[in-house]
Amino acid sequence: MRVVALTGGIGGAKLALGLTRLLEPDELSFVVNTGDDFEHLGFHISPDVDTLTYTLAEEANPETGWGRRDETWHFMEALERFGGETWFRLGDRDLALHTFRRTRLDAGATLTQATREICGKLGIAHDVWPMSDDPVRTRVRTPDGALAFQHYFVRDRCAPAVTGFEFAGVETAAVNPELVTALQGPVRAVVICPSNPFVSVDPIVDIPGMRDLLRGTGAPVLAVSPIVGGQAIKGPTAKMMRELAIPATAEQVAAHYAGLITAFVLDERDAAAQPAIEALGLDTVVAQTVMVTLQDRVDLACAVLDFIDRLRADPRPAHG
Ligand code: FO1
Repeated sequence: MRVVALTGGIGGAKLALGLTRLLEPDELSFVVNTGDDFEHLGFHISPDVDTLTYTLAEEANPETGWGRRDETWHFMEALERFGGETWFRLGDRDLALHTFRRTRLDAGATLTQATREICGKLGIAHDVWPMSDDPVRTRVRTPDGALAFQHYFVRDRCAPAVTGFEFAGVETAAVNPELVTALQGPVRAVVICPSNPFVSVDPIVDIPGMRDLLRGTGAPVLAVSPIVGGQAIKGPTAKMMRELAIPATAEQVAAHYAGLITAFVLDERDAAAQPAIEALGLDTVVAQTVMVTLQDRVDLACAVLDFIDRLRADPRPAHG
């Protein structure tokens, strides 16, 4: 029986690593947001896929969370002398991955195939499936117009106020066929990792048919809150919520997933919100969701799996 985990960038990858310590490759697969992808300097950049890949390979940069550890930046320095674009930093070792992916995509490989090959070379045994092989590109609406996601996130450091989001191409994107096949087999649970609901998870679940596929498994669908005590552990989730006039609370994250999830994992600091979240028709568990050490990641993964076992042993008749 397989756990299918949906993940975006750095926060999601932390729980993902914890889950790989407890579940074998035939018990756990990852579905990754590709709304952050873009073409840059001739490369296909797939930041969330790469963050997960480097994290699972234990080669992620511990300071940034993205990119590789032990990185050097000679290419960026040389590019700067030519007046090239250096706002998005590609390290020398990271360039090797990007050159490999470019070559494979140019030879006709799908993003899924290229990702599988990269994972194989980095020694990752679990499936890492881009949410779709079709391009979906997140755009962030601001009062001054829509911005391509990486322009908003990296170039402009999330400074512009957010008024909404667009996922260009999502209407015609097909769910990753490997995921479709996996969901036809026995599914233990669907886990939404603590990623940004608006720009990491929504692009995945807005692919036509995705929500029905996930709910159609009949397995628990649970989300782990990326908001703790009114703050995002990482990234602009809380800032986005405030700008969208949504209180930055775990309860609002749970409400955002209404109709998709059946259960919710909230942090100890938000325990007071548990009754309100249960009033949404969700099963809940309170856990330590802030992951600093590797042991924190494994402990949260363990708490999530225990919760799943309890949900499966005592399913409630109807949710959301
Ligand atoms: N994030 C940054 O804040 N600055 C960067 O220069 C940067 C480069 C980069 C290169 C490759 C890659 O796979 C990711 C990179 N990221 C960078 C992270 C990434 O763009 C964001 O964290 C995600 O898109 C949000 O999940």
